[in-house]
Amino acid sequence: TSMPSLDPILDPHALARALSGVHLIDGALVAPVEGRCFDVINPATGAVIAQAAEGTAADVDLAVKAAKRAQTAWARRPARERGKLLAECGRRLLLHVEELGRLVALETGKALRTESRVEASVLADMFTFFGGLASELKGESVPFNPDMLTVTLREPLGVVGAIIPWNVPLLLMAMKIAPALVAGNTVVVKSAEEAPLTVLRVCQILNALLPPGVFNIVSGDGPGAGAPLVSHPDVRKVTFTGSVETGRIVYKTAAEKLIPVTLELGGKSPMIVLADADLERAVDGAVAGMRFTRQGQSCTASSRIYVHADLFDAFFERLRARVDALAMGDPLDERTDIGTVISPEQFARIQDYIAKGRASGATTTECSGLPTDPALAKGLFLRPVIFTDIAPDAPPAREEVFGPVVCLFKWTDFDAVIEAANDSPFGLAATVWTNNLQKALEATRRLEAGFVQVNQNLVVQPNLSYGGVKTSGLGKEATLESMLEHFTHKKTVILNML
Ligand code: TXE
Repeated sequence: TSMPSLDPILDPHALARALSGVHLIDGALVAPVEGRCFDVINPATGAVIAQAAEGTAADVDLAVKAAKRAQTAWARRPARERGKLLAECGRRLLLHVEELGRLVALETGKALRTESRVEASVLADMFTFFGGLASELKGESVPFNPDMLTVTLREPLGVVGAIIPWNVPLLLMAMKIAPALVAGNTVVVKSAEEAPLTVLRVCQILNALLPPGVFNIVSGDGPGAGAPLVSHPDVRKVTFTGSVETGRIVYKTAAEKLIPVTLELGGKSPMIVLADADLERAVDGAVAGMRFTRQGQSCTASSRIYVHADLFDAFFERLRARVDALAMGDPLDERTDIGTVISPEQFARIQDYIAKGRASGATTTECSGLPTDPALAKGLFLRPVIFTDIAPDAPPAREEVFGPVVCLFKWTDFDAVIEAANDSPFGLAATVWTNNLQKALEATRRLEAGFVQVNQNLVVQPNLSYGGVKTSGLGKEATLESMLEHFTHKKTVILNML
C-alpha cells in the first residue's frame, strides 16, 4: 500500500482516507491478512470518514514476529543513541501538532481548540522527555565480594504489547511506548476501534526515523486483535489503559503466561471544596477537572464534587453558569468548547446513567445548549448534567459514567467528607480546595488516590507520576521510575576474578 506523504496534511478528511484499510507492521503499511475492514465514524456527523483494518490473530502474529526480529538489534544500540532518536521523534511530531490535532478531533469528536491540539503537543513532549532519560538506564556496583566485580544491568523485557483506549489515544499511547522504546524494547500497539487513525499516522511518521519492526500498530477490536496480542507467547509485557472489566481479562491472561502488566483503569475522582476556598478558583477547577470540554470522557474526571454547605448554593449557581457558557459545536471549529461523545454505544450508556439518576430522585440540571447547525443533526452531542440531592449509592454517583455528568454533594463534617470521598472502589485522582494549610495536608494524607492536588486541577505531564490505587489500576506511568520498573529488569552480573 502506498504511504501518505510525510509532510503535514492539514485536511483531516483527506488524511483519514489516505490512512484507510491498513496496519503498520515491520515499517510498512499493510492490508489485513483476512482482508476485512470496519468503518471509522465522525461522531459529530455520523459520516464514515475511513475504513480501518480489522486485525485478527494473524495480523498480530506478523506484528509480534517483526517486533521480535527487530528487538535484539534495537536493544544492542547504545542507550543514548536510542534516546537521541526518541528526542528526534519528539521534534518531528512537533511539526505535526496541527495535523494530528485535527485528525484526532475528526475521529474522536474532541474539540480542536480546547482538547485535541493540546493532546497532540503533549504527545511530542513525552518522546522528548523519555529520550532524555536514556542515560538513566544504568545499574549499580554491589559490594558483594572484594575479589568479584558484582554489577547490575538494566535490560529490556522484549516485545511489549500496548492496548490503548479512544479518549486520549495519542497521549496514552506515548506514555506507554516512549519509555518502552528508550529502554530497548520493541512494541506492538493495538489501537482502539473508535480512534485508529491518528495513532496510525504517528506510527507512520515515527517509522521514518525508527528501524522497521521497532514500533508496529495493529487496529481491530478487543476480542479479535487485543486478546491475541496479550496471549501471544512472544509478548513479554503488557501495558493497558481501559475499563476495569477488560483490565481484569488482560490481567488473567497475563497471569497464565506469568508476564508483568501495567493497568490504568477507570476512576470516580472526588473534588473537595472547603468553606474557606476561593470560590472562583474552585469553580474553574470543577469545570476543568470534570473535563466538560471533552464531554467528561476522562478517567481522572472530578465527577464527585463535595462542597461545604456554606458555599454550596453559590458554587452550584456559578458552576451552572460556567458550563452554560461553554459552546457546543463542530469539534474542528475554533469557537467550539465542547465536542461530542465518542460513539452511539457510549452515548446510550451515558443517557442510561442520566435516566437512573433522575429515577433515583436526584435534582437534574442540564446545561449548555445543543448545536443548531443542521450538518451536526446526527452528531453525538449531549448536554452536560449536574446532579444535586443525589444519593451516594445512585449509579451515576457510584460508577464511572465517562460522560458529562457530575454529582454535587453538600457536606459539613470534615471527617465524614474524607470518608465519603474514600468510599469508592476507585482511587485515581483527587483535588482539595482550601486556604487552610493544615486541612489541605490532612486531606492529602488521608485521600486514597494515585495523585492529589490542592487548589489545582488535574494535570498530566511528563515527570508527574500517573496512575491509581484500588481498582483504578496497577503501576504508575510517565516517570523515570515507571520506565525502569515497568519496562526493564535488573540483571545481576558477577565477574569472579580469582
Ligand atoms: O473500554 P475497553 P471501552 C472506561 C469508561 C468507558 C468504559 C468502556 O468507563 O465507559 O471503560 O469503554 C481493548 N482483550 N474507560 O469499551 O473495552 C479495546 O479494543 C484485549 C476508561 O472503550 O476497556 C480498546 O483498545 N483488549 C479508560 C481497549 O481495550 C481488549 C479509557 C479499551 O477498551 C479486550 C477507556 C480484550 N478482551 C474506557 N476487550 C481510562 N482509564 O481512561 C477490549 N479490549
